[in-house]
Amino acid sequence: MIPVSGFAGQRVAILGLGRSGLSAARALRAGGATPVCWDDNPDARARAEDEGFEVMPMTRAEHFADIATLIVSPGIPHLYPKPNSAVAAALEAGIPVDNDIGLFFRSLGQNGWHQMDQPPKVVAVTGSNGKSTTSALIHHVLQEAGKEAQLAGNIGRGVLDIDPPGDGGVVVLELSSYQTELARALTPDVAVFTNLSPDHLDRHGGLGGYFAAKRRLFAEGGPDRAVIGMDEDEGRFLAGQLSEGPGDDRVIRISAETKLTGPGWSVFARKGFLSEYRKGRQAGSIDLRKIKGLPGRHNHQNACAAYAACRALGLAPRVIEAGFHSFEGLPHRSQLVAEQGGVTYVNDSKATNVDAALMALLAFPRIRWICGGLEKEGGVAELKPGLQHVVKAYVIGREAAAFAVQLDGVETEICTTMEAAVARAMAEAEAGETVLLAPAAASFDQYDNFEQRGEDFIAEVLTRLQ
Ligand code: UMA
Repeated sequence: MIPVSGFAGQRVAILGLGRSGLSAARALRAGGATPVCWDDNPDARARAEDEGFEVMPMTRAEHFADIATLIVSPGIPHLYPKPNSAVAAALEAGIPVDNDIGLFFRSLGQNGWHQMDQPPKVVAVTGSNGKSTTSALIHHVLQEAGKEAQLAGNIGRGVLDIDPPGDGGVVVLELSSYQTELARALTPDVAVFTNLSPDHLDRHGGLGGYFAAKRRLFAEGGPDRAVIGMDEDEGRFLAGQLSEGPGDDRVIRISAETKLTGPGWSVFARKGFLSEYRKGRQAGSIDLRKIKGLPGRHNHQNACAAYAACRALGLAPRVIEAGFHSFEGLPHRSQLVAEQGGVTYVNDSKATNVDAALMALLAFPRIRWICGGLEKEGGVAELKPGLQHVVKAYVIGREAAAFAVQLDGVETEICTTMEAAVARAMAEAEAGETVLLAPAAASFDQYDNFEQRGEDFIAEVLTRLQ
């Protein structure tokens, strides 16, 4: 744990007692503060009381009379579509609002750092898609290279839960827009922006707000190195804003489609090959086609981002390549479930939006596609280029029929349940095809989360293969 510094003897309010809230409460207590907690769910409040934390309602400005700051969990709206009533009350009382990420950056530096050869570094990864895989890949490569590395953030571990890093240690953080928007301190050594596509628009008041939230990671005086995906306008704009000119190698430009061979520092993937250029000359290359854990263009983009971050940390190309080869991928993201009779089964339940699903469709040539669920704003028109790879779609979800009518020119079958979809897809699949779960929709109409949906897919596949 990283004890939170700067609040000893003060009362700090914590809103939301899930993973990030509880770990913030423990870390604040370890730093000498008195956490005062609230969660709208009575079970969560009871769990906090069991740990000895004080619980207090926070609906009125008076509740914040003796509170130093309010720490808010990422899933709780602080601005759009409407601030949570506790956040509104804190703002009315003039109390600073922060989150566990802000506390982490303020508290990471320790007295013993001056005796270290290499004080710890933080790599922070944000973007719409690929940030979990990119973060996990950086972490994996560092560990395989024998470095001390820890992984936390949106990937599922509260950032304050990590152990204080040692000499030469690296902390890899996956940060969502919810987290970057609110943190009052954001000072990574290396920051990565993978890509941008519409997501969480209700929480950010539109695409501009969403981009602005992610951009905070690169604010003035920000990272020593910024790794920026150049495949959208937003990334190109951000890289332009951060660099002094084309040769400024504080920005490492990456692309999964464009050859970037300018005078600066760049990493790009084309036709399955990753290339690194520095000052107009090739400085490294990797044949990505041989790497099983990173299939498809979207994973090649993740590979470029992870490669650039690891190079910025001083690893050699050959060391990074060895780490890529032993990377098995993350559960629910291009996860290879089984191969039998020439048919491959892939779980990409994390493809909760259209952009992620399109990447999955483009990664395999002949697909029996299980899709549908709770549709996000904007419809599914953007999937069009990937639909050429689909042999047939098996649609799940409560609104399966409405989802299916949008899949113009594709043979579809309304299955509604995962059980029916997997049964039908497996019965019809032929050698050379991939049965792919990549829903292009959220899971909440039928499941608690995308993980549960992916587990259901895996269980249905494996039962039938036995
Ligand atoms: N709660 C309230 N009032 C509300 C809403 C929620 O009291 O109006 C309470 C809930 O009862 C619950 C707690 O808040 O007890 C949950 O807080 P949370 O939703 O912020 O969840 P945590 O468990 O703290 O997990 C958070 C991240 N969750 C979200 O961003 C929604 C986790 O990312 C992250 O792994 C974790 O912190 C550790 O950093 C998950 C996620 O879904 C994976 N992220 C989104 C995504 O990837 O798309 C952004």
